[in-house]
Amino acid sequence: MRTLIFDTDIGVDDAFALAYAARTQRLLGITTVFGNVAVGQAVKNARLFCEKMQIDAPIYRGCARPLALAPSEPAKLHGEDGLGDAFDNAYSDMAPGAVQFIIDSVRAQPHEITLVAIGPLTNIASAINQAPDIIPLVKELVIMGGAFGTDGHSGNVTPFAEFNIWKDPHAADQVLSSALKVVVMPLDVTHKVLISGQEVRQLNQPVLNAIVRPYLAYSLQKEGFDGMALHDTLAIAWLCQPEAFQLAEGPLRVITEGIARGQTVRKLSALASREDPFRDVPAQRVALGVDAAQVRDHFLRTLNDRSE
Ligand SMILES: [Ca+2]
Repeated sequence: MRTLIFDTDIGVDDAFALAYAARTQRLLGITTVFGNVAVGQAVKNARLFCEKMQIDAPIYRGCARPLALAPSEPAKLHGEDGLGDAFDNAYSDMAPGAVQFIIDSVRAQPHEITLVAIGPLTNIASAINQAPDIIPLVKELVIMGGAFGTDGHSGNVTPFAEFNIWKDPHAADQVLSSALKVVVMPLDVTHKVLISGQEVRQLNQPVLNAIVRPYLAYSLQKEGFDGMALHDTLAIAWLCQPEAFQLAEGPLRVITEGIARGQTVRKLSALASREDPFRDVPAQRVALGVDAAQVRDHFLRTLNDRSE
């Protein structure tokens, strides 16, 4: 069991990941960021979801917009409110600052805190920019984001870019090329771990069942599949079952401009090059293979367990 700061733009798959994390890890705090929803809505969603799921963790309000890009529209497939418009939400959107919480927590518990980032990486980039001293003190940063093109999974916003990275490519590039100890769960693996609508409905989880309904309806209508990829949940799966993943290692960067904006890239060239954007960039780990059955089974078993 790790001590986590859970950084989220809380939409439907974030909520599944949070439910899984609450049952398997120690939640030090939930830091919110814009992405699936505006940051104020993310604060409200985190409050609502924690209340309904009896998850006890303080909630913080993070960045409202990307580091350099103009703000873009929230995603719509999670419903207007990000949680399937399943519940009235009268919670406050105010909360203490997320970036300062990350900095203070890591300094107070050096080498103890794992950061899980399943939204745009703006809070994490802001924290390491403001307090570079925390970089070697973070135990690990687990990211859901990016896409490396294996098995045709190269992007879901554009053919090149995955949503979390596309939303703030500058933040992502700073984080991935930093000396933080990073593990990335890209679309290459998150698209392989699917659960069916039937499996969700059979879970003993009325709140998850309620929020996921429009998401599943959208998937059925758009792709003819009554089910969903677990996406953000894989960041928690890594903490529960690292042996279920095959990793590649090497420096990673993000394209910040042009048609490939938001593309995550690995150094693949074996040739010497005059200009090398990977020079002095530390190696990071990226999951490119997963035992999908193992991850699914553990997730479903954990969420079905009534003893919690
Ligand atoms: Ca997310």
